[in-house]
Amino acid sequence: MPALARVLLDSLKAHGAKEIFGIPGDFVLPFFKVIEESNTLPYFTLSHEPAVGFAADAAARYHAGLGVAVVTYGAGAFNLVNPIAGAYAERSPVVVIAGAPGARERTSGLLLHHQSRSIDTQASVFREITCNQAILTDRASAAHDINRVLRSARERSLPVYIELPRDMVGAEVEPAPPLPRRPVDPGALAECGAEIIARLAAAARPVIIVDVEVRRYGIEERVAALARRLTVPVVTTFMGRGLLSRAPDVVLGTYLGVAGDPAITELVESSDAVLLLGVIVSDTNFAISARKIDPRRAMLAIDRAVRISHHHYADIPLDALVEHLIEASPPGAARPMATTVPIHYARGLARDAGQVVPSDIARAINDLFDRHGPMPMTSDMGDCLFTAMEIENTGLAAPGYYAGMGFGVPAGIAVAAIGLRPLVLVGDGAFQMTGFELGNCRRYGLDPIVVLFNNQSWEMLRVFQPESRFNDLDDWHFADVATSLGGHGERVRTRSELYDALESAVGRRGVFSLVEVMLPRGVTSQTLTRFVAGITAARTQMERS
Ligand code: TPW
Ligand code: MG
Repeated sequence: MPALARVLLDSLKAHGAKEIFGIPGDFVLPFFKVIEESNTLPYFTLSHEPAVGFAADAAARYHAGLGVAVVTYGAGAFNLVNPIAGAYAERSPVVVIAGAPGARERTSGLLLHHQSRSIDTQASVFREITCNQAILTDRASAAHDINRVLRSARERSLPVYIELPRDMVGAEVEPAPPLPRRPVDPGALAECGAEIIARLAAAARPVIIVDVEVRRYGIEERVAALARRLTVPVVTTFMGRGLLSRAPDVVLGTYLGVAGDPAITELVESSDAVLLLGVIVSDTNFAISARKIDPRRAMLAIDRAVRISHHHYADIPLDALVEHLIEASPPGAARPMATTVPIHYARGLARDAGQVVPSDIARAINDLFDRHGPMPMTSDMGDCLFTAMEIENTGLAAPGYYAGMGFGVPAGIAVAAIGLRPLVLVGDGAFQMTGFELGNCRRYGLDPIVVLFNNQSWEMLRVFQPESRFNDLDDWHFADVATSLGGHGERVRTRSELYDALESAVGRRGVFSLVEVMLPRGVTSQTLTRFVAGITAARTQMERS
């Protein structure tokens, strides 16, 4: 009979895991040994567990498989709580594998190192932020438990938790076949699909809004095909920015309410049938709407269910729904594709001695993409993410809903680890949290390009509370530490320096490039400026009513 660790690794691979991120510790050393020696999946160790979680999350987002984070008991696993909470919020299927005390240690009567309140405290914490869990203490059911949990991660596109007691790593376990996909009720699917098609056909100005589940289930191409068949235009949410970037014929841009392109805002807010595919109905996605989307004209598919107007279809998977809609909808439906003026992303940054402001970075990157082709991006929370909305619609992973800091750099490392070359956008505050992870690039030959927005400030907070001095940060001279971390760093202040630094970064392969852009405090991107004005107006309105 096969050893448990092998069964776990094979099962991860079979369910779509492509690599492992982790940090070892004594409770997980035996499993790490098998990870290394079995060669089942490539592995990358980082420096601090939050980065491990962000990296696993970003890898899952980019390759639409499973992300895997392997950590030790307690001190390691508790460090993963925030990134996994974020992955849950943003529906990213990360598998947490936490080492744990062995069966005999559990009953020894001694308190064990890394233990918090009780042996099970860790599992209880993760139960809150994962959709399924397994504690692999039973040889007879372990293989089945692994399959059960991994199927949930794929089906629900949410994180899961596997606890691996260290004395079980080599245990011989009963093999178990993978579980079949849960069936879909064809009657429910047909009825739901017919209703959506009828509502779209009857509408004068239908629109499709897409968000992250579309990427999680790997159906961007299929959604584009649906939009073409129905001749209905597509916009992304803020969180869904970057989706369908390979289908510029159907995707018009990103809906940002009062902060966004007025033509797209008008299209969405005046629409009489809105099909929301995989959309997280969150404040960052919709609080900036001047007019709320009327539930009676909304059709929302998320979390394996569909809500149309005021009624509900349970258990309709998004991919099955989209396939059904493609098959069942009449080709070339009633209308020509809505003609909206395509968004113009600013280009042509002057190569002069002028001081760079945030929107100049978007311009410089658009120019760079014109010269060298688009790059996949990751972004942290901060003005850099709003600036990303001014950059051409290219692949993007960012915490647009959960809005936690620290994601950008580790996510970029993950994108590089899966074989793409990313452009990372990050603020100085966020870089202080996880920027040192760049020191792991050299070992693996990774060469992300990091654009650091250094305004010496928690600027996103300052915009809401300008009077507070605690938002002033010190000048850490980040570019200077790049060399000791094994990369290349350059500090730029002017537009011509920015052009030159980006251009040489593209040509520099094999090491990371850190372009530290010095920005004035108190100046934000055009998008953030409009977003703040919109949020402030909405808050004032809410307080009045
Ligand atoms: C883990 C709260 C949201 S935005 C922000 C903070 C502290 C400032 C970001 O500063 P940065 O970018 O990176 O320099 P910028 O453009 O604003 O200057 N802790 C976590 N997550 C969040 N979101 C916060 C605190 C916050
Ligand atoms: Mg800052």
